[in-house]
Amino acid sequence: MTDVRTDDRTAFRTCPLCEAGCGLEITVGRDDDGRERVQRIRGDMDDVFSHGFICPKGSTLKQLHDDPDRLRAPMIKRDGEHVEVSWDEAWAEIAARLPDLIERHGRQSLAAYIGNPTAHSLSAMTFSRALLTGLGTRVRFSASTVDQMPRHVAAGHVFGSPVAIPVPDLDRTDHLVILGANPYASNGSVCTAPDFPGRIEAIQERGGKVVVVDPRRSRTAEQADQWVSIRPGTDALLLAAIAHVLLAEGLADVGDHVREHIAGLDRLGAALDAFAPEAVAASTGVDADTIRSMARELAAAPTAAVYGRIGTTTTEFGSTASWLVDVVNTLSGNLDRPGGSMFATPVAGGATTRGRRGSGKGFRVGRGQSRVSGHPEVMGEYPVNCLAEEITTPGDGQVRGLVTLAGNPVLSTPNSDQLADALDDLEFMVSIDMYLNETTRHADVILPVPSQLQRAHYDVLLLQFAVRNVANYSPPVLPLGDGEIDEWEVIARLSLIAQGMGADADPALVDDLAIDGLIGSAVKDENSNVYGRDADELRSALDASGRRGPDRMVDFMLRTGPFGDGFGADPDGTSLDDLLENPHGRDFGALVPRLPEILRTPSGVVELAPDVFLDDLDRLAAAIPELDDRSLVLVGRRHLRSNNSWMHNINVLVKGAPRCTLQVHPDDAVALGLAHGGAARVTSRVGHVVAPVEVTDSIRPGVVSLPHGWGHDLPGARMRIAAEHAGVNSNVLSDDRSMDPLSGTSVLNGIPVDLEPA
Ligand SMILES: Nc1nc2c(c(=O)[nH]1)N[C@H]1C(S)=C(S)[C@@H](COP(=O)(O)OP(=O)(O)OC[C@H]3O[C@@H](n4cnc5c(=O)[nH]c(N)nc54)[C@H](O)[C@@H]3O)O[C@H]1N2
Ligand SMILES: Nc1nc2c(c(=O)[nH]1)N[C@H]1C(S)=C(S)[C@@H](COP(=O)(O)OP(=O)(O)OC[C@H]3O[C@@H](n4cnc5c(=O)[nH]c(N)nc54)[C@H](O)[C@@H]3O)O[C@H]1N2
Ligand code: SF4
Ligand SMILES: [Mo]
Repeated sequence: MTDVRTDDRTAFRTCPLCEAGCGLEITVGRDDDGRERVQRIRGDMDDVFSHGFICPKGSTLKQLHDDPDRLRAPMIKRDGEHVEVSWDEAWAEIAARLPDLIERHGRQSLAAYIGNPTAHSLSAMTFSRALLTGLGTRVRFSASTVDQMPRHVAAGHVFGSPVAIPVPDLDRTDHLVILGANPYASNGSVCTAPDFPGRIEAIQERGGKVVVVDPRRSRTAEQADQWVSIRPGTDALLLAAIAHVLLAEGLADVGDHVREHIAGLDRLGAALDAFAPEAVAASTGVDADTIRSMARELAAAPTAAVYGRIGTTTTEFGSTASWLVDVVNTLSGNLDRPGGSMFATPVAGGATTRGRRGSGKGFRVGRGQSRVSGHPEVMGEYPVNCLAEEITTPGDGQVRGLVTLAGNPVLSTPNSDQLADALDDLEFMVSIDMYLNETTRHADVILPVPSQLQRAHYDVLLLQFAVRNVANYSPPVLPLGDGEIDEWEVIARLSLIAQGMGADADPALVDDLAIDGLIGSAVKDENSNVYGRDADELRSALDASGRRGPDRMVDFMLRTGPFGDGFGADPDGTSLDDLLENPHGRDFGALVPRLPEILRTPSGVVELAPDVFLDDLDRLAAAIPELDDRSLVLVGRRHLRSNNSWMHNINVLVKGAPRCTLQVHPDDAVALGLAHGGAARVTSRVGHVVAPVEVTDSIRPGVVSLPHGWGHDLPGARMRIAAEHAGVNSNVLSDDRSMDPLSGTSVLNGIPVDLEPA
């Protein structure tokens, strides 16, 4: 089926599987029945951003599309078994049960969980807000609190907007320090950079230095010029010590380019007093001399950027560590300058390119508390650690219904066994998903979405954190099959049914409301290129193209974005038509300085030392003795051929040696009586698993590592290949009671565990 024939056509599409967003060249032919089929997928050499780079996952969009286990029809659970039904039956079931549940228990008895692929789906990006509005519940959870929420919290307090997140200017920096990220496996995160590995190697080729801070000698650490082996959960201490050295040795200089825009510098010295390198050496496992030279090198490098990811955010001090990344970048003179830590200028849909510039309302958390444990709201949601207790704890507002969109919390979130049990207590659950998996097996109704190749794409979210300002739109490669419904229509109709509009409600209602909302705010925004224009006129101009749904929204976002045509205001500006004429994307150049206009703080300056973080430094200092004493801790890791929990049903990705192994250092293996290839029982406060042991000196003594996203042997799921390579679920071990209190983010790295041979 991979023969390429002369009548084949070629399509270009951005890969939506991870944050790198590589351009793909896809050859489409016809099978003997005349049906269009993908023949071959390879990197698009002409893509303006990825230049032909592709990883092993990219070409599996074909296998994903063809996967017989991928759901093509809705499913309803009848007598404990999922059976395929028609769309009419599925909508009727939801219309009969969801409004009734809301009627009996109130809207706050409904919870929503939004998973990671939402960020990679144009439909979900443009319609999930409408879904949440339609559900009308404040009891919202997402994968953000097992991921990047600390990064948002830091950006929110420091720059005034939770999406004003600086990224390392990879292509121009002379010195890169990576903490808790392994882009050789992950391809980068909250830093959109296709061929991240190539960009790292280019730093070295131009004479720069790359330092990796990680408890494992990861593939990225191997490539780096220096591997700093750190004890898990202590990056905030290391960064505080680096900042301490910069200040104490007189090396701190924010630079003339930003000096007038920065407040709080004078408060930092005293606040960081407790974090001299000697004070943190034992707990971080990094000796004082190494810390000092890291600081000195950052100060001395012509340009430098510090970048922290999952290993820094999913810890007890995730927010403070993320803040300290910004502090160190600022003190070393690298904030908002080429080669340093910079902000993207998103071409479409960027919150930092809308509204008043230079100051704003700032960032607040705690506009509500979770019902059971009283955790503060952050960015409109609660810590996913609380989902189970919200379902199982009786009382007013007890969660009785759940909607999941593109999420698999049963494998991806802490204390998974407890959550799985809780889901069985629900009265009604609906999932919008592609598979019958560990989470959706609990759903009463599963609404499928077409494959990635059957949907249009634009990375509305991830291009906000890109290392260049680019835009790329992909139309669907393959048509919808009989009876298939585009993802946005599924989401929109569910929203309407939740509002009591019945099984036949028309998704166009939601779509029209959404576009009118976008137009309405743009014409009122003094900084918009359509400020003061007539909303109806803009709506007619948009509609003339015949576009609806996400396409119409992307067109509007492009045209009113910083490079947009403004509906005639700038005839050379971009639009969806423009991107259709440029199937390899458009490059709007390297990042440009954005201070102070990007700021949304009430003061109009960078709040480098907000109280919330200075206060948290006391908690950090107080934790040093306990961190010193920790014995064995568990961390995670990723593999290039995986994608969180959901791509293990693709044979070419999972075949070969089992990858869900417990990595143990040889010294620990000897001390604990564990043998390579044997099995170990790993026990935490909340659970235990038995995993195969891989003895390797690439991990720090005292640390063990198990990847997440495995454990595909649960009854009721239908992912046949995944079940053959089940592995164990590491989140059975992660503790729902430990989190970063400032962001509500789970601790997924640095989990205390006991180990014994099994
Ligand atoms: N192939 C593949 N790519 C992916 C994904 C995937 O599952 N597979 N998932 C995607 C998603 S959703 C995300 S968010 C990104 C994540 O992207 P990354 O942040 O790059 O994630 P990882 O590859 O897990 O790398 C995290 C590293 O942190 C280290 N670490 C653990 N604890 C600590 C600690 O306390 N301190 C420090 N300094 N390091 C620590 C781990 O050993 C690991 O090497 O990847 C995305 N890309
Ligand atoms: N221990 C540990 N746990 C972790 C992590 C870790 O490093 N260590 N990483 C965390 C991180 S960074 C993340 S982002 C989370 C991910 O957590 P989740 O988002 O909850 O889980 P995923 O594994 O990404 O599952 C995605 C689900 O979406 C479905 N899906 C895929 N594509 C689409 C689509 O286009 N539309 C729809 N409607 N559905 C789709 C899949 O079938 C699957 O059910 O996991 C977290 N969990
Ligand atoms: S690196 Fe990410 S975006 Fe690029 S091909 Fe692989 S999965 Fe797709
Ligand atoms: Mo993630």
